[in-house]
Amino acid sequence: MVSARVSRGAVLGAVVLSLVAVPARAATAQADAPTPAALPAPDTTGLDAVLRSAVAQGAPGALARIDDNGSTYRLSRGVADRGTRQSISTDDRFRIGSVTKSFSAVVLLQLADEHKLDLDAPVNRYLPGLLPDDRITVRHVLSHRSGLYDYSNDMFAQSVSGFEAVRNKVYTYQQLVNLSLQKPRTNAPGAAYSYSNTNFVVAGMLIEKLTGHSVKTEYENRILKPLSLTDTFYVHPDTKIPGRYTRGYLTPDTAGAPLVDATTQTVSWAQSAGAIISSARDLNTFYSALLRGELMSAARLAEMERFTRVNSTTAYGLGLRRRDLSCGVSVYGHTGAVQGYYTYAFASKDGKRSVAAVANTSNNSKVLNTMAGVLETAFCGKPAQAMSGSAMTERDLKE
Ligand code: REY
Repeated sequence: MVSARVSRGAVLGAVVLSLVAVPARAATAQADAPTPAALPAPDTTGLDAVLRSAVAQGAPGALARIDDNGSTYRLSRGVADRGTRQSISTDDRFRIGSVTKSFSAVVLLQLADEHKLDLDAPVNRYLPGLLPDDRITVRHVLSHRSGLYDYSNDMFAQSVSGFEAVRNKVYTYQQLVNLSLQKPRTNAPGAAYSYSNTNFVVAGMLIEKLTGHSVKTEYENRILKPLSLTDTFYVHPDTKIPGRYTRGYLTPDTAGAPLVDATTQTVSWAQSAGAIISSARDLNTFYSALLRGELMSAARLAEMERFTRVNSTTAYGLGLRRRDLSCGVSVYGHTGAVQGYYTYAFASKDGKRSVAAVANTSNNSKVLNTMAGVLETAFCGKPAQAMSGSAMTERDLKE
């Protein structure tokens, strides 16, 4: 039993919704996975401290929502809008950045289930002549092992001018792939992991080629409508976030320079690699359903969950990250970084506990590092610990 409490005007609400009916589950991939040990209760005090730290370190606001087997915890600190001083709310929509990659991977894995796509076929079988190497497979792309250079590295070498140069631009997928192909590839196909937005631009091209529809239509028909994700949108190339949202503020590279309101942008530089808008509730619903096996066959989910180790705490599957926490629990989801927003969205292996959190600033490695503590407090049940010698940087998001 969790009681609601309010602290110093900021919302530290803990709301229990225990009478939500659990829909019948499709066959899941969990049958042959070890039963996870019971998780400790979430540490909401520690989680609140994480959000307060993020605000102290420069985020105008930060929010987190945990859904735990019928119970919901909502916490938020700071503001959604620096102009009006409107408080940030866990109901606010935001830009999820690369969390989009999990949505794109789900669509392709469903197409694999429908025998319309062979994960081990060359991308060029479906998109003849697109890539300069016939050995690059769909699986290489979804696991960031293609070697395709990440064109966005160059776009944002200067954070503010780089952003302003693309804020209102509309790219075709082909133009983004062409930018990548101007650079040498990072590795031979399959030889190494190298995180690249180019891979999930190719994923979007595959979705559109195989279905004959836009990625927007496929996200809607395959994921948003079946899961009733009513806060989730793909509005590209529109620049606005529909309905209630938190504004996002980009931190300039120059210390002390004012934050840049980055809320409106096409996100055309990312599209199927990073342009979805969502809410904490919807991201929790999404990863919970995904991990419970509701979005694809057990066999496809097992493929999505075949992980390559990236570093001591992170591994990558197919459009899905695994984070190994200090308490020995592993969680599954994705991180996201678009201008103005850092997102963490992860669930337990059985999908029963999920957490989504966002800080409404970016290009601030202190905030990024602090927000990683959301996972520790949500799943390990203890305050975030200083990560000795392993502070995160933006590079970690791209690892
Ligand atoms: C884009 C730059 C990072 C963000 C990126 N995000 O590839 C994908 C993801 C979609 O993983 C920008 N950083 C910032 C800079 C650094 O400008 N100079 O922090 O807003 O979500």
